[in-house]
Amino acid sequence: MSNDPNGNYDASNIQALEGLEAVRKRPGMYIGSTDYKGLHHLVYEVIDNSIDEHLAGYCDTIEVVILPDNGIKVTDNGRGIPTGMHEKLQKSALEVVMTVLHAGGKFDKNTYKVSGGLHGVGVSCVNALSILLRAEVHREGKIFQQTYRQGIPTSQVEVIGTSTSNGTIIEFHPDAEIFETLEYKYETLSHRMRELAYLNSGLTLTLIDERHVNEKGEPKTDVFHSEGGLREFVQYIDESRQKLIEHPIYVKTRDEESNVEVEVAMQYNTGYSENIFSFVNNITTRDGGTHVSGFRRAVTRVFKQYGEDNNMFKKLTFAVSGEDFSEGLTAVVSVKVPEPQFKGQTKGELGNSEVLGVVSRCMGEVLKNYLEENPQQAKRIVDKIIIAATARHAARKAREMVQRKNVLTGSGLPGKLSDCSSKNPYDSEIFLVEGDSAGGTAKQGRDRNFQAILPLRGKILNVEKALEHKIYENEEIKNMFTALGVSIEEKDGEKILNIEKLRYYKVVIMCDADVDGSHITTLILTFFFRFMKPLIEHGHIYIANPPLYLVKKGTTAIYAWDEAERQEAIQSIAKGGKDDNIKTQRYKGLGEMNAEQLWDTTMDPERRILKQVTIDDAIEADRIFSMLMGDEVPPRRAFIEANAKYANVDV
Ligand code: 0RA
Repeated sequence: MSNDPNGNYDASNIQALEGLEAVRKRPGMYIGSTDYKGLHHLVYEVIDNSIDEHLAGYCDTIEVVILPDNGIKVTDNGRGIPTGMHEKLQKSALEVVMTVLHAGGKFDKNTYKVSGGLHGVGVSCVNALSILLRAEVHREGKIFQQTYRQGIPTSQVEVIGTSTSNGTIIEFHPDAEIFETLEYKYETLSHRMRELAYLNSGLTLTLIDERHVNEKGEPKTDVFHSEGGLREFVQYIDESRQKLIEHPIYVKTRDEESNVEVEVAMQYNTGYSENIFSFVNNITTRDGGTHVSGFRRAVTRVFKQYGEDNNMFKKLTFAVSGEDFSEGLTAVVSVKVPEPQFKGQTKGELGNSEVLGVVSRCMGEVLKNYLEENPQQAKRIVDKIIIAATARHAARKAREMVQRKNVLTGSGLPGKLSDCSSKNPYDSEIFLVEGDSAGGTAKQGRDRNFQAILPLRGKILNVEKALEHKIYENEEIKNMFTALGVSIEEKDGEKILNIEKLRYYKVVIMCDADVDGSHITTLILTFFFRFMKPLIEHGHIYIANPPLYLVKKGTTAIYAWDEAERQEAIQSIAKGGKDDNIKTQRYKGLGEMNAEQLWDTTMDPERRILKQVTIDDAIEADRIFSMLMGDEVPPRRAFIEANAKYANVDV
């Protein structure tokens, strides 16, 4: 029996089949996972090939269409996948690229291929994991096409028309046998495409969602294009922050010897947090690596030298340290490395040691020139560094005070905490509840065996705007540290959160379902994002989801979480007819529910809906936090208006 349309069953077919089988057997090895991440990875894999064409200088537009059935169509105007006969394998190069694992080697055209990371596994993997894939190539005046099922050709390479342009269209439908979900998220794809537009200036990426069509019959569409590249990227990230210098400091060069390409844009703002986003060959490196170390080294070295040379640090009684230079710093560091080595558990860290020196050298040079040519800007930055150093000194003292208190006061637990009886963190939960009154209700409604309650009074400190030592002096924040059992420790001058003694594996933020409540949720999240990020990364943080309505008639009562559910509840009580005795109670706050209702709807593990908070997208989270909390009002208003339909509009 043969799967080849020609009836041949030769060595190359066996090789292709074995490869495809391996991918289908262990998809996780090739695309990371088979959940929503892996599903989206398929798209990135195809786009990466189009971007390679861009990097080679042949492609300037890429269009991604989400088809109505969640299929994906990627069109580019690159050279098109070669279609000629592959000498050794005796079949069309198109079929080889689409069916042979790692066929890329033979066709290698781009120096900056990614190894060790998850990208770069090739379109043949996408093919193997698709129930249907169609490749269309416009090349040499013709249109070629081949179709596949689970990676196996279902047609020959056919000429189906003529064309005056070049390019490739890959249309694929992920296989339901492989993936846990088949639903593409617009936001996830648009986020990655925006990022790619900044990382590859001049390239136009279009995203079209045919699942969502407006009144005029037009699908939801976004076009991403940047001429300024990383300069515009840092401006986008810092959109809602006040800038300290007018234009980003920028460098783009290639080191001849190592063939490493470096592109960096950096900007200082009046805030206190550091935001360094880094990429290797267009892929995010969440944990930094040698490129980021090289960047930091240059920043620290050059500013320190400049400050000393100009006698600017003379008032300080202690030495400035690396972290003082990074307060209010936003930077994007992007390098292209021929043979990248990725380290760490999630391969999110660049290991190549040669990159450190290259980045440090060229960044140092550019920064030095910048400071010499822009003395006014230089003074502004150094003044900020001095303030940062002074505040760091004060913060350290304040932090030590909090932690000393932890050790000294008996159990050390805050008086406001109603703890659970279980001492096993695995099955313990803590609810952070807005306000003492809701806290009281939650205390009555909870299952005290495993649920603890910590009421938080009023609006906790706005951590985006506050200086670090002020944060550690804040009562509510001190309570959170002690109740959770986590502490900040310093190792080699770096602050790390010790979560080994975390007392509850689920930390649930429970606030009112109105605008104020969601504001407070965001404040608490900002705090976790800035000071207890590992808790989010390890999946410990959740948001409770109280119902908005109670639909009632006599003794029948149904909770509803949105308008659609409310209508459904009315329908079900009215049994399809009309009934004027059905009343809707709108819950404005948790306090309007009694203890039993709160347990039934929001706290009972069997029935509640918890939303787990992830840092799937650090850039977006950071942007939203600072937009909601920052100084610049216009972007915040625009954001709230744009998202008003998702928020609980409470008028
Ligand atoms: C192999 C060799 C060449 C290009 C490609 C593959 C290629 C693959 C994809 C996937 C999506 N779009 C693509 N565009 C190109 C080099 C072509 C040449 O040398 O002419």
